[in-house]
Amino acid sequence: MGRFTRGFTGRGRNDRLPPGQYDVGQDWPVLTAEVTPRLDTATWTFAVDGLVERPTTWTWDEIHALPPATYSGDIHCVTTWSKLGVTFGGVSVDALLDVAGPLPTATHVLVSSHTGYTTNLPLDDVTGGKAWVAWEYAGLPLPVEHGGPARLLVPHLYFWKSAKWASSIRLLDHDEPGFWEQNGYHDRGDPWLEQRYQGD
Ligand SMILES: Nc1nc2c(c(=O)[nH]1)N[C@H]1C(S)=C(S)[C@@H](COP(=O)(O)O)O[C@H]1N2
Ligand SMILES: [Mo]
Repeated sequence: MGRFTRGFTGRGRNDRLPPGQYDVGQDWPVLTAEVTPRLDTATWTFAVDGLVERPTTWTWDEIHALPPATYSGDIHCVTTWSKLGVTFGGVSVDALLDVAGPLPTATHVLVSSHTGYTTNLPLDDVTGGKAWVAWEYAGLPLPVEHGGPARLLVPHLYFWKSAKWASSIRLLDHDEPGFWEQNGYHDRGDPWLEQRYQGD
């Protein structure tokens, strides 16, 4: 047959790019709406609260005692760059929710940053191995400009959902638009459906 095209046995790099995206290569652009905060891990905390059985706040040491998890794959920014084959380390949001115990009425989350940045997601988009609190990039501490000491990581959605300097996940029984979502960006932000702006 002679039809052994590239991609026959797997996805080539280009097949990994959602519509309208380009491969940024080794670069990693920094996109920050606020002033980059310098957070001290000695006083850093991360909380899961709202509609949970056990509202819980972890210190830096306590969150590191949870089962470690990694993500290896791609990330996609709404400004059209994608970065392929990146590896983050941290803890899965599932592990945090296992401790906190979501109530059956919880349908959405509002994620906040220590800076005041917020972003909203359906609960389903942060459970089932799809979201992490990440503090390592390529095996090294996450650089501060990229959200260190720790950021949310939700790589299956546009990267604005991945709140840098993340401080909490609040479980809600309704959808509450975050910073970019109030400013015209799509409520969910699936890059494969090109959900960039409201109405897409
Ligand atoms: N706290 C905070 N988190 C944020 C942002 C921000 O401005 N502030 N920008 C978002 C956007 S639009 C993108 S594309 C990514 C950028 O992450 P990076 O700077 O590490 O590439 O962070 C997201 N998380
Ligand atoms: Mo972005």
